[in-house]
Amino acid sequence: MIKTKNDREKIMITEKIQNALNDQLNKEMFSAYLYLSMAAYFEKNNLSGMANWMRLQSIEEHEHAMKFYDFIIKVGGVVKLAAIEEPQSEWESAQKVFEDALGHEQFISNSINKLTDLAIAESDHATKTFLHWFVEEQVEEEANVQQIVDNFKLLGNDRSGLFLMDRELGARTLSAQSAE
Ligand code: OFO
Repeated sequence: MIKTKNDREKIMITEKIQNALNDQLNKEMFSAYLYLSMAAYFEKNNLSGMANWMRLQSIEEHEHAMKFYDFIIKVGGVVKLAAIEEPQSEWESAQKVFEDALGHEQFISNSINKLTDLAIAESDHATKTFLHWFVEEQVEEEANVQQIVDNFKLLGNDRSGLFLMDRELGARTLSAQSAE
């Protein structure tokens, strides 16, 4: 008989933590889906630079999901994939898209913080250490999107500014880690 992961003698995480990690995996997959939907919105509206930025953001989010996938397996847990919620596909403006992206990142930061609280409450040091990378990453993610939202506010209704911003966001490339 094939020995499955369930037969392993040593599972390093509790069921509660395993469920919470799987839940976060799903949220990261939704993030990837949401940003891909935002990319498609920009494509449709001829803002190819912003579409590029969102497309790369989506790839990074998929990588976040895979970090959870790999960690759950590494600690002897079981990955359970759930349905991914349908993302929004229409926005009233480019600025509103990035404002929603910022709101979503704040939601994710809150979720990572709650997960870290749970790991601490369960004395699960392995999970707490794993989550440390995400705590730092969220600071970066929020700061990056906040900067873009602030730039939009400075622009106001300046159409040529929107063109320049699209060019600037189009210059984004895959992070070194993603390009490997
Ligand atoms: Fe945007 O950091 Fe993951 O979700």
